[in-house]
Parts: sequence; C-alpha cells; structure tokens
Amino acid sequence: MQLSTASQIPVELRERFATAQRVLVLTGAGISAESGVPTFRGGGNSAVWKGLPFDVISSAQMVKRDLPAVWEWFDYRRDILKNLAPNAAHKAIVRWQRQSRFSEFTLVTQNVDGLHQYAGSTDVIEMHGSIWRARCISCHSTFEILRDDKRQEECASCGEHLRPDVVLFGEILPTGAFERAAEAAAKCELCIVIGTSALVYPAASLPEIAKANGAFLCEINPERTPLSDLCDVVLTGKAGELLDLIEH
Ligand code: BV8
Repeated sequence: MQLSTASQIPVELRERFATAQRVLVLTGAGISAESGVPTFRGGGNSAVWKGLPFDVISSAQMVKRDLPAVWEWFDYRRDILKNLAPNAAHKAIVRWQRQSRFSEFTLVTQNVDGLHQYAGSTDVIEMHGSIWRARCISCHSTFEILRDDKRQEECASCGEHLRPDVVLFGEILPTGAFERAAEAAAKCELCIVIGTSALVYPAASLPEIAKANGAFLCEINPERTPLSDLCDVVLTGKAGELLDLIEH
C-alpha cells in the first residue's frame, strides 16, 4: 500500500512516535537515494565499478591487492557526492533529534556519505566510517577530506600510504560503534529502520536486537526486505515522502 497522506500512517505508529522516549533510527543507502546517491542494490548498475561488484572493490582484500583502484572508486563517489545535498528525509531526522521529548535519540547509519551530518544531525554513529576521511595504513592517523580539496596521498604523520577510513567488506567495525548501537537498540522503545536492504551484518542485527528487547519496529522502504516480516509496521514508499507524515 503506497501511503500519501498522514491519515494513512497506522495509528499505533503515530502513538508510539508521540509517546516513545528512547528511539533508535537505523539508516541505509536508501535514505540518500532521493539526494541522488546511487544505492548499492537498487536498480541500474550502481553496484558495479569497472566490472567489479561493489563488495569486491569495497573489500579488505582489494586494499591489499590494488589500493589505487580502491581510491579511484572512492574518489569517483566523492566527486558525485560533493554536489549533492541532504533530502527531506535527512532533514526530518534532524527535527526528530531536536525534539526534547525523546530522552534518548540514537541515529545509526550504514552510510559513509556524511549527509546526515550535512543536514544537521549530531552524534551520528557511523557504523561503516566516512568517505570524507582517510586513514593511514600504518599509524592509523585520520585526515578529513574536504569537498573541494584534492585528497592528500601520504600520511602527514609518518609518510605511509592512506586508505579510505571506511569499513570495507571483511573488516571489523570502528571500535565501540556496534557496541554503542547495540546497547541503544536493546534499550529503545521504538526502532525505525529506513532505506536499508537489511542484508549487511552486523548492522542488520540492530533491529533484531531492538525487537527481541520489546521495541516497536517500523520499516520504511519502497520494497520488502528480509526484515519486513519482523516489523510491527512497514511503510511502503520513499523516505523523503513518508518521514514528514509520521510526525504530523
Ligand atoms: C564484519 C562501506 C566481521 C563500504 C559497507 C554475519 C555476521 C557478521 C558478518 C557477516 C555475516 N554475514 C556476512 C558477513 C560479512 C559481511 C556481510 O554482511 N556481507 C553481506 C553482504 C552478506 N559483513 C562484513 O564484512 C562487515 N564486517 O562483519 O566483520 C569480522 C570479524 C572479525 C574479523 C574480520 C571481520 C562489514 C560490513 C560493512 C561493509 N561496508 N559500506 C562502501 O560504502 O563502499 S556496507 C554497504 O552496504 C554500504 O555501507 C551500505 O550502506 C550497506 C548496506 O546496504 P544498504 O545501506 O542497505 O543499501 P542497499 O543499496 O543494499 O539497499 C538500499 C535500500 O534502500 C533498498 O532496500 C531500497 O529498496 C531502499 N530504497 C531505495 N530508495 C529508497 C529506499 N528506501 C527509502 N527511500 C527511498 N527513496
């Protein structure tokens, strides 16, 4: 059922959103789709780079095998991203975070595009790092990559090579990121999952943790996912159109 007016938002979701104090929001590539950021598993050939599936070019092995190719892939994505802006969905979450009625509002993203922060969200748990940061492969120092700057090639601290400060397939998540997110998931009363195919772990386990601990689980996605059957409410549609309807 495609929703187009606030009256079509299930009453229970509206009530939960109006009364919950501890809320966790998990986002994936779909929340940035309406900003023009290609998703990984959506239509088109966004998931392939020069014949390599994205989970091959975005993998730990590839960094060892061909770091310049990995940089070429991330440079290409930053070049697209630097001209894109947050959409209504990112902005709705900024408004949610600023509502004083939530005693604990946790935003966890799988995205590396920085659009939540660009929109004004703070204290974002970036499970997979950021495309706007580079990390030294030797001393692990990190360096911001500014939108219009040419990224530096070597580590300013030790001179070694840099790599994207992004969690690639086969790599462990930033220390503490998953633990902090999982703790919030176990405590939240309302878990809203937006724009993720729910295939990538351990991020995809967060809604499962929330549900197992009694949270009301809502998914917002134009398509069904492996998570849909676990949800109390599934809003079928685009995040940029639906998030505003929940709060009004
Ligand atoms: C790890 C950064 C362990 C790179 C990414 C079980 C347990 C643990 C691990 C595994 C496991 N099973 C398999 C694994 C390994 C692997 C994994 O999960 N593989 C999957 C594919 C089977 N996991 C890992 O490797 C993780 N590491 O577990 O380490 C470990 C322990 C010890 C030692 C070593 C390792 C690391 C995973 C992180 C990988 N990095 N990103 C980069 O960006 O290039 S993941 C990548 O996929 C992106 O970050 C992306 O965000 C993420 C998930 O995808 P989605 O965000 O869901 O995006 P997708 O395109 O799939 O879906 C978009 C959705 O939006 C769709 O549903 C679509 O319908 C919807 N949509 C479209 N338009 C809209 C919309 N929704 C709303 N509105 C719209 N307008």
